[in-house]
Amino acid sequence: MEAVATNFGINDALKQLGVKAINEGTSTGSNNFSNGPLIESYSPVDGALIASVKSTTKEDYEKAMTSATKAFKSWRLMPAPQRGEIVRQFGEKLREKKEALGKLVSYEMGKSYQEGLGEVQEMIDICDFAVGLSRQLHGLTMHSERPGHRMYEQYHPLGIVGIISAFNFPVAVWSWNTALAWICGDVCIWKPSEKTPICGIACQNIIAEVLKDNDLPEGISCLINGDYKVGEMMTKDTRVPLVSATGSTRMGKIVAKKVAGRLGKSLLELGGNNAIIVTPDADIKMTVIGAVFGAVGTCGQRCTSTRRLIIHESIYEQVKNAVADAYKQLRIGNPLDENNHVGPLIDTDAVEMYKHALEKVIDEGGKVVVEGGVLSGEGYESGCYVKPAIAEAQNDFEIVQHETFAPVLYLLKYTGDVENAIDIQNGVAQGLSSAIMTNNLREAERFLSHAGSDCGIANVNIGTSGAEIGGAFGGEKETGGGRESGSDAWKIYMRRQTNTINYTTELPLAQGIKFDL
Ligand code: UN1
Repeated sequence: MEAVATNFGINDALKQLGVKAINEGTSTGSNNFSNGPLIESYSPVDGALIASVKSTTKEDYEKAMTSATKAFKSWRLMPAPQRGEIVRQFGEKLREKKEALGKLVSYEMGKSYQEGLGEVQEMIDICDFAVGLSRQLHGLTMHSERPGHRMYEQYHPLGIVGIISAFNFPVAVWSWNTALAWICGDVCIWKPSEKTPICGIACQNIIAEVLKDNDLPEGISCLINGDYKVGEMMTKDTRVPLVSATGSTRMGKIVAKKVAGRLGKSLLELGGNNAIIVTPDADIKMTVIGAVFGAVGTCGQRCTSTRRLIIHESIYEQVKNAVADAYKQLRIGNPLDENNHVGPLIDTDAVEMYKHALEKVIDEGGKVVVEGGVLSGEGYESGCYVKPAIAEAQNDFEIVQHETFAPVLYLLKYTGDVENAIDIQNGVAQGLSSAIMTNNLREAERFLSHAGSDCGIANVNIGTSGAEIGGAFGGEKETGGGRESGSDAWKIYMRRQTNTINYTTELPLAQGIKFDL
């Protein structure tokens, strides 16, 4: 426990966030109905037990559902701009707690403090976005084919939104969903990853404060804890019209099937296998920054992480050497120490998967460019610190086709035209993010055209990760097809209704049908 006390003010951060440290008892968080067995959260930073949280039983889940159902009845009646005001206050609270929450994210999940702060900034940004949106939930009006009739469409609140989120963005992805769902008039039930339950408690405490200050029921935001079995309570529950799930493709396929089986809606944001194409016209300096941050940021555990570099043969050696040189500058260690670039992986299971990927790429005929390895010794006691690695590979290697959530970057060579690189880029099952580094307008436009990248995100002269909240976020193919955060992603949180109003004294039928009585 000493490690925690001396660890860059973590205990203060926990206090500010209303989380009980382990020596202070079990942390429950507001509106968390859980009474089941304890989930213990160990930090990958130093291996210390941060706190423990109770898991949700079937009975607890029912209590959460009752609370959410009741809250929805009043929340949906509040005008959307007033709901926006609540989200504005939530954004303000996040501004106040940005450092504390960013620190907790860094300590519980392992990403660098800078990235932890960035994640909280994404929460603030989506709140700002949602506040404006609360006055813009428009439908269209149409011209009726019948005289004296008016047609329009409107969007109504959907009900209870179930959120299943992953460990890698333990707070931001929840807020992408909640900020929109709340202004839309929905209430939310959240199951955070069982690997980052303390972040869940901290977020719940922040919104609970806002709801209390405004005399609003806490059922607007409910928290449930546990593994996939708790998630399953929501996926099969017809009282949850929308389940938004972020995580692996494997998990998404199970969720999709369960929710579709009861004709519910799901919003899926699943695995990526993101590539940067580097053409002969690329700016090499920019390429190196984009590729290295993309591959090692969040220790390679973003769904947008750069996994493949597809480099033209004419500049292959030059780019390979420049990226490998940049890897030599990387400092790996405690992510709360801002001198370090790369923190630990989430746990030792992730370390095993990383080791497996490195062995497998060599087995399949790949070649090491920057050697990996698990770090040990002082500062690395948790056993979760690894060296970011690079290997030369082929796109059809089984391991290259697979998303390994770790800092392993594959170099792939292309010859001839940019079309060949685009074929390689699209030649995987996943379709989240993609990028091209080029100063050649023709190549850039070909990459962005209908015959170009097949991903939900396609960037030019930017890496694959670090999307802004203003655009719709998500991808195609095995990424699941869902879109979260910006643009018109709000529409999935509402039900659409078409209205036709007759203000005449006649009742003409559409399509000119005669029905005389
Ligand atoms: C994720 O990894 O699930 O674009 C989300 C990015 C971040 C979000 C990643 N804004 O890298």
